[in-house]
Amino acid sequence: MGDAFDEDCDYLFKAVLIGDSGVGKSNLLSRFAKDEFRLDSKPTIGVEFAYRNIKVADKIIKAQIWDTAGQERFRAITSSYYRGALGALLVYDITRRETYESVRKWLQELREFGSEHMVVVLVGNKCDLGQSREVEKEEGKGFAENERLFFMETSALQNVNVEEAFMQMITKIHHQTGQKCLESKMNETTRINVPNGKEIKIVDEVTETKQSSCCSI
Ligand SMILES: Nc1nc2c(ncn2[C@@H]2O[C@H](COP(=O)(O)OP(=O)(O)O)[C@@H](O)[C@H]2O)c(=O)[nH]1
Ligand SMILES: [Mg+2]
Repeated sequence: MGDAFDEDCDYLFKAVLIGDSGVGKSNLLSRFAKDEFRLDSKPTIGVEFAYRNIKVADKIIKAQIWDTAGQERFRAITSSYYRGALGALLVYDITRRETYESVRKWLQELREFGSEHMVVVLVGNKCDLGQSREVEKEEGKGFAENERLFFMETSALQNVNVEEAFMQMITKIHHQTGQKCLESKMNETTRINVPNGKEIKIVDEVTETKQSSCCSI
């Protein structure tokens, strides 16, 4: 068993992917993780996640991004999925209006179980399928503005705005946490300090992880 976290990482963030089944969450994540792709399967609780290290200024940020592993199909996402998450990509499919209608429900769940300061990016995925569009861009954008979310249309297929969507979330989280440093060790409780002095605890559930890859952009 290796160390899940690089010793030289300055910050660790947990973020989650959420949204209806089939909207493209897993593909967005594998797009973002690209060559540095690593996916840990945790079949017992049905959660997968990938890491990506990002260099901002002279700091290394490790983004730990959780994917649902299909649990959303059964409305079986547990509160532990959201626990400690500082960011979320809330994804719908621009060609399936019902997935957009579900956004409100997912937002409620995020606000119920997630941190109050969670950075949420609303993502309208599959923008390559413009001819089958059922949700106008302005509609998604307007909703996001009302709800104080960030917004982006993406295509995981054509690699449009995928990097931008994740990076928007990650850099915003970075700004929020400011200079507060997070120290993380495997199998330890992690504390993240947020600006108002509140602490968010993350219980690291990593059990079997190998050497994580490290990339700088
Ligand atoms: N055209 C198109 N298809 C996509 C895109 N992203 C995902 N898909 C397809 O949508 C389906 C569901 O994707 P998946 O990532 O498994 O969705 P998840 O259930 O939200 O994780 C798959 O058939 C993907 O190939 C996209 O940006 N454009
Ligand atoms: Mg999936």
